[in-house]
Amino acid sequence: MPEPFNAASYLVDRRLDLGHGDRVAVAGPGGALTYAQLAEQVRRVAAGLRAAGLRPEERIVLFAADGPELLIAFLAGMRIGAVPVPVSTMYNGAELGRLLADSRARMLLVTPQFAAAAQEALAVSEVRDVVLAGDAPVEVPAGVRAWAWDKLLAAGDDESVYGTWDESPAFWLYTSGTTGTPKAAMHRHGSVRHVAECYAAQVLGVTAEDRCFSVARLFFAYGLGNAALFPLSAGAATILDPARPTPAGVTERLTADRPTLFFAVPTFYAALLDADVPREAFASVRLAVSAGEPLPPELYRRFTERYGVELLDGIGSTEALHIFLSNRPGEVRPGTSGRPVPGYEVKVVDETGAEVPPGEPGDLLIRGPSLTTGYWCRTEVTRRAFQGEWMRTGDKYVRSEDGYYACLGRSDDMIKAGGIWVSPAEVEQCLVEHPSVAEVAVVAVPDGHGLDKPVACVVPASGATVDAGELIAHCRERLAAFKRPRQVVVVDELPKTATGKLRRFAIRELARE
Ligand code: 3SK
Repeated sequence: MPEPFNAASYLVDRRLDLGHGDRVAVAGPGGALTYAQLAEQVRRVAAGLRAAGLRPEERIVLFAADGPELLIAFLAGMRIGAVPVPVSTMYNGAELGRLLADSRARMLLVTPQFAAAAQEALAVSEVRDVVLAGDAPVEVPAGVRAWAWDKLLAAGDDESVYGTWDESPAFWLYTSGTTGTPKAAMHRHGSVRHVAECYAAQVLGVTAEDRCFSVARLFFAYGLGNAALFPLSAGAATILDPARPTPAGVTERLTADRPTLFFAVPTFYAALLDADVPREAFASVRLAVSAGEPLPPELYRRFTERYGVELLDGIGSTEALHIFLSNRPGEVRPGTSGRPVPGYEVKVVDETGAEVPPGEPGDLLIRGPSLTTGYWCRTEVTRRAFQGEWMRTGDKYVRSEDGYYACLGRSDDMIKAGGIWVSPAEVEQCLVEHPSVAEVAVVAVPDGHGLDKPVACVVPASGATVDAGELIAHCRERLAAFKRPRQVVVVDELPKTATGKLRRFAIRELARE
């Protein structure tokens, strides 16, 4: 048998073995816990989930605000060999319902903020058990059992850990595809140790003295690493805030909880600068990290000058679990994603798969220990993404002579806005259902900070008048808010190829005018 390894045990029990049980594991307005308290609650919730019928390899979808309950449920699920699936709380009920169906989830955990969407999703799902964390007011449909958080905790303190090893399924994370149908990237227990040992230890140098605060939420791969896997793997503290992040709220956390490591996406760095957050707010921060979308050099300059904190831009993916290309402290080259993280290899290739020389653009491929084992029930997409050990990232990159990598955009039509994937096809399908729209293309257009935002170019239906506000509201009502176009541009026609395909590059130029 392979050597036993359980990621939850690695992240929590190891601290107790080291005699560090009284150190702070979780801080923030959602509640504080030492490592000993966290370990006990994980053991209890693990026992509770098992008693509620969750079996190894079955999925429990976590639709929850950042806070102790989400972290504990994630760790408890892995401890009993089940598969936690943290999902975006930005999804509406219909979108959540589709994920519950796709994942064939046995259980759902929900916190009160998201009760309404959860209730809508449950009405159309196969979920049979719902965990109501923090007294979430969900009326469950007939035949569905509701479990109060306190009841799970009361199940008993059970020391046993399910016999997983490096290769065992640990958790899934959903990521958007070009069609708008999210797909689950499946991750192994061993990948948790890999990202902790590669990026967290060797690039950020996380130690037990650190206090990590991530604006990116735990349901993103980026946030999960920043605020769970990295701090816990090092015996550090994580600061969890259930509130939706705003510059004012984040300033309060910075001042009250004094993090040493700060993580956000470029859109949020721009918002902090626009909000004029004072320099003193960052007094405790030793390093800031940016990922999710490329950081424009001007934002890097403004942030570092204003706050006097080094800002490391990097790129990762849900499929790689975390960052695989990163700038290093003292060696930052603004406008680039830096160099490969130890443990990962990257290459830039042409359409034949041959590596291109420095200075020439190509497709970015990566190889490394934390890559997903594939997408759940998406054999074709998995086969297309992987070439042996290498995985296509879908990004166009160029490498400099001295080994720094710069992002040139996407090789498909996907848009990354605020660090989150938006599928133009999904938004276009929604817009074309509006009676004033004959044809539409959604493209990425940079805003005043140089950050891409979705913009809709619309050809009006015959005799109709296009009302931009109405179209944006139409999307907001039907899709998660982050997918809405930020602007609507009315055009006479959409540029197309001889075979009738949209010429998205030309449409982007039209939209910028
Ligand atoms: O988008 C990114 O850069 C990223 C970074 C870390 C983990 C996950 C993602 C998607």
